[in-house]
Amino acid sequence: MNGAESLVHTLVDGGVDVCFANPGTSEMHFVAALDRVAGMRSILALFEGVATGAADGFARMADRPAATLLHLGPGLVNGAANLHNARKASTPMVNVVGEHATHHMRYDAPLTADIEAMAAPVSNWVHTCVNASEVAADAARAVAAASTPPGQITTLILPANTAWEDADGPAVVPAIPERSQVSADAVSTAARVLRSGEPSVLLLTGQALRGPALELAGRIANATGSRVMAQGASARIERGAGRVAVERVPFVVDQALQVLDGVQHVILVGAKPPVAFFAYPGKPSMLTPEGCQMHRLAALGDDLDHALAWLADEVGAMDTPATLHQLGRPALPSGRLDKDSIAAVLGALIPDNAIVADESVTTGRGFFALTAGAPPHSWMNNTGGSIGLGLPLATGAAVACPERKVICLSGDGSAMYTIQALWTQARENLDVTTVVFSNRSYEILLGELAKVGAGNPGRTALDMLTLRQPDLNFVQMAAGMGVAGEQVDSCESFARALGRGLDSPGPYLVEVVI
Ligand SMILES: Cc1ncc(C[n+]2csc(CCOP(=O)(O)OP(=O)(O)O)c2C)c(N)n1
Ligand SMILES: [Mg+2]
Repeated sequence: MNGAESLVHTLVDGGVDVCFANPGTSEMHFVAALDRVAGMRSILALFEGVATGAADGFARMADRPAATLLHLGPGLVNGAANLHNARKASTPMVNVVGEHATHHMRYDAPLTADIEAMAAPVSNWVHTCVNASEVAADAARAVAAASTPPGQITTLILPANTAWEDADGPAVVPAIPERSQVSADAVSTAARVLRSGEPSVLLLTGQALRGPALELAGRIANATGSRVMAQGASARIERGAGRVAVERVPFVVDQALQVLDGVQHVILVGAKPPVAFFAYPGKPSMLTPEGCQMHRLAALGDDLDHALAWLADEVGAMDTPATLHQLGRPALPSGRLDKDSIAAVLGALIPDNAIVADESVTTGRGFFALTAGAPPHSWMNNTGGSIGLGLPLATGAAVACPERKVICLSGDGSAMYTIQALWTQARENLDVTTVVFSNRSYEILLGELAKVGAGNPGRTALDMLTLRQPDLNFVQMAAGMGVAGEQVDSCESFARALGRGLDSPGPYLVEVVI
């Protein structure tokens, strides 16, 4: 067994059995090992940002890491923007990055680069293998580090000689630390705040946005008269009928200030204190009112089910039911498409147990209200703000959950960063319906230009924010990658097209012209 085989064995035995790959010469022994070691599903991505974003989507839905295979420094850096997003989501991930053989490094060949330095800012754990006999143990540590709550990005750099030289055999993944329990102090402080009756918000993310934790937060809110909200962007929210509906902290600063107006306490349950995405002249960075106090009940990696059960007990909320959203779909709208009617079509058609990968930017700001009564579904947002995540995220989610329908909602600008994801969806026959909102602009930036006080845009500035001349044609792009689709411009045609996508088992694309 060579080092590469010992690596693949160790990953598969450790439960990492999906790899999103874009290989090169330095990774050829890893690629060959995929033939010789059973159990690894290897999926080709045609750009590294697709591989890393798909690994993110996979782990968010499967609750376990996928691997990526990336080609030296440049391959890693091509994938770095979505590694940044995944790191902000605390997604578990194991990146395997090929490197020149140790004896070749000193010649400064074209692809030689400081891979560790490139990996560091987008990884929580980085290690370069030193010899073939240690590769398996290194990989086992990488899997354990990735799986350490709340989840980490690990990058294992594999010099070609450590892949091709003889190894002893696979290694066993060390024990993964349990989620920690919160302190009695944190619980009693939160309980005191909630009992005070002063306006309070339980701000949730991570595990608190699903399962028992979410339901417990709903009980606490009802028992104490506090509110539950979700962090502005979260890796995954379980929502829809039968679940506690949570509003997100809005992106637009003025809206966020309004929503949080009068709040005197924020109890952080895995979440970070709410801050504006950007600074704007004359606007605060913190979205809470002056004097509002932050209380951390639990960090993201803590046992949030336990923390909320303890808090619920402490405030006597265990007998208070949570308010669960009723099943209630909006009527299918007709006529012209706008943001509200798009939301209504989605609310009317999101299937039971669907997964939504949302990078709809301005079009989707109001999607939550009209989709809250759809059947139960999972909703994923971009936690790192680097666009080009939506299509890859949907791709990975579909690999993780082949029995569930995946809907990708993407702005036209965002879709263009990683449009190659469609090819992977076609090749793997993934059940993803992609909806692209073709407003033919970076609409958000037209608003931002005004908000930062950059003045009235002239022709040249506007040219940087519009996507016309030529118009993009997403249906043709999809066709070129083996994905069927259609363009729509009315509520009726959108509903029909979305229905067609959802009724067919493979990938489909709907371009919504607005
Ligand atoms: C990697 C990266 N590059 C650039 C940006 C800046 N940016 C934020 S939103 C956006 C445009 C989004 O356009 P689109 O997806 O069409 O959504 P719309 O604003 O039209 O709703 C850009 C370029 C970013 N966030 N990330
Ligand atoms: Mg756009």
